[in-house]
Amino acid sequence: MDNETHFKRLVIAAYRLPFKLNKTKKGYKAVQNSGGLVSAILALSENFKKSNKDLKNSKIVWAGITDNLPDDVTSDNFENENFDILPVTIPKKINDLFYGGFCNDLIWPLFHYFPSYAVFNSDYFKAYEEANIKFCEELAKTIKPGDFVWIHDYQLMLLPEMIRQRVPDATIGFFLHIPFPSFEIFRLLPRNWRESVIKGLLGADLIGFHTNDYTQNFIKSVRRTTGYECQQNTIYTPNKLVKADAFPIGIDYDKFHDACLKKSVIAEKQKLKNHLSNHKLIFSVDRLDYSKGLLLKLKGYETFLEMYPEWRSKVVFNMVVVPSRDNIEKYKKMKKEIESTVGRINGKYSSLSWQSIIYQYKSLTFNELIALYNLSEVGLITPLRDGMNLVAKEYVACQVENEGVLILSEMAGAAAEMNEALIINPVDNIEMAEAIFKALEMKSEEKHLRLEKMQNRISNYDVFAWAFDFFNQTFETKEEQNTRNVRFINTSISSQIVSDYKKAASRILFLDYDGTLVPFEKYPELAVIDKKTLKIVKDLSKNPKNKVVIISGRDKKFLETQFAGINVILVAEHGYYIKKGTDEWEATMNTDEQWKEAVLPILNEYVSRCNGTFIEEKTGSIAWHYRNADSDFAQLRLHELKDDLAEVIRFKTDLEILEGHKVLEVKSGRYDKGQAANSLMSEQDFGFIFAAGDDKTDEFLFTALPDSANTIRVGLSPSFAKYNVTDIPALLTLLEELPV
Ligand code: GDG
Repeated sequence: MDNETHFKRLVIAAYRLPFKLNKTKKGYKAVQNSGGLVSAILALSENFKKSNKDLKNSKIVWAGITDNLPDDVTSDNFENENFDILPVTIPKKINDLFYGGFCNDLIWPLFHYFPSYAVFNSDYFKAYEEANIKFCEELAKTIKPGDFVWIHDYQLMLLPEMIRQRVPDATIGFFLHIPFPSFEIFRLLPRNWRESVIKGLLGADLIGFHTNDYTQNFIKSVRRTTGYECQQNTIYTPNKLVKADAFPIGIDYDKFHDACLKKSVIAEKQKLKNHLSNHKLIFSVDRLDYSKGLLLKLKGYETFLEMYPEWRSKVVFNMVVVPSRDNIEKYKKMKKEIESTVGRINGKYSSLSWQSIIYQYKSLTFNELIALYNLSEVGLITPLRDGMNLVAKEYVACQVENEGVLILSEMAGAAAEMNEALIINPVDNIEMAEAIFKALEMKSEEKHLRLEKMQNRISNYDVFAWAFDFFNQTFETKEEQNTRNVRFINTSISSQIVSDYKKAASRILFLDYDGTLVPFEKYPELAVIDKKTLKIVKDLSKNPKNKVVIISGRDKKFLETQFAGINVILVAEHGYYIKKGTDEWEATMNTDEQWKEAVLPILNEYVSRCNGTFIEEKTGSIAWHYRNADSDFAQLRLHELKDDLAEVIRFKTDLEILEGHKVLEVKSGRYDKGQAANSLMSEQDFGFIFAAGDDKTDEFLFTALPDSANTIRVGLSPSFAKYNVTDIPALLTLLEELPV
């Protein structure tokens, strides 16, 4: 792992500051908060400077909220060795609606697949925006060139774009610690909320998730919400490319592993051993939350006691539940239910000399936690949904003697990396009971084999590797953005184009239509040219030195209507037809149309098989448009369609498949925009050649033209064109600069 970082300072934004302040006689004491994110970043910060000499004197700046921040505390009170703290103050009323409301009453249940628990309240969203603005205001005061801004979690999903607006060049990473749900769940958010969330996140350069499933869910939501082009893990927004990828968070492996050998932990273990006598120990520790599957865990354990009576009185289940959000009614109710279930099971199965469940509702000290991880024969981790679940990894790291077995829910992100655990579905109580039995009966050899594989993996990709991987990927994304930026038309390139244009005695300008001069509409016939654009084309065409060519896949009639009365050359159907000024249309080739009989039924079948698609029939081609269909489903059908068409094309060698922007076209004859351009170019010499297009069919044009041509691709896609412009207005601005 390359540990070389390229930033001067790490600026972290997370909802909470990494500690609470407790008043002491001398002043205040900072006490570390529990929770996955804090554990990870604190571990990172302690080792941060050790791994990079350049960062020796730099501090991590952490922006966040403290719940109990006294008025007389200034930011100086927060200084510690590794951090400068940037407290963000949000009025209680707003914070309740923002954190208690939008975050924990809506996003948390929704993203953990509990839509029925989600509360939709428009005040929540307003507060969410306000709170993110507050963070942005504080951060904007401190961000300097060279900083790496790393934003964490679902409380701050609008923040990346807000910072981007204030500091356009900032390096921004975002990491989501909870699952990103499927689009079917995400779309339950009102349209403008989900658009804000997606666009907010896309302000970052890199967006990280725990698993590839979450990443793909996110990319699908981006496609469905914005229509932006996505290729694998790259999203092409109108002004930059953004990457989304999986970075499964790690733990400070050595810290957990080595702690098992500390004297204080060994002493703690001894205490526990005395208490347990010869009972085998099953252990779990979770925050009080409905996502953690606490009642299901009890049900599974009870089923185990029922199914395997020989194990009763030989096993003890220590269930630790860490207090969390228990002032909220739902959590209070859940706590009561857990307690009564524990009471019922204990009442049913315990005896004078044996208690089947030791239930504790409290936080453990670090030493207690390690001792329990290390001593227990079974780690029972059963969330219904969990972004990652660090406890699973910590449990494995603490198996120094390799005698424990991890039982892990397949709904935890950790399951994607830890398939040597006994993987269970937490709703299946019988499967859970069988897994407990299997774990207790497992031979040492098998335990070792399973644990070693997991230990290798999680010790290699620990929390530091995770963070550095994230940093490195962000810098690679930045580099990729920069390479593309080089090819973007800037003022000096556009001045050069204008000056070349002025010098030339004869010029030819090839302009594609859809996506280049005119934005896409739901149906092709709706994409008519507006007055302003028409005037730009008209003015250019009036200059006697200019030949303006509208070169498109459209049919003759449509182009003729759009450019009626204007002195342009029209190239229709990708070069099948050409019309020069007031001349008649000329067909560049003669093909019979019999092939359509074989192709049309196939395309029609795909219109039925993929809702929202439609057919456009032209003289030399038939197009299957899928712009109005679900993009992922359409991609699937597109592959199948290509396979089906390949069968037909095999026997008709003059047929060709052409792919454009959300369209597949079958055409007869070997002609394309490049050939059409060449034939026009051969008529005379041109001192200035210009071509603009937006999709794959325009690439034929770009490659056919000589190197001296100014070729421009609209949008961010990789291209054979010399330059890119971000969008249609940017191209029109350039065309307006050309003197008429
Ligand atoms: C979120 C996501 C994701 C717990 N009890 C005690 C204690 N802990 C420590 C554990 C562990 C952490 O808290 C809990 O982390 P989890 O990952 O299990 O869960 P969340 O807090 O919900 O965290 C989660 C995580 O973010 C990281 O991205 O994995 O899916 O929900 O480190 O050791 N520590 C001590 N006493 C306790 O009683 N000392």
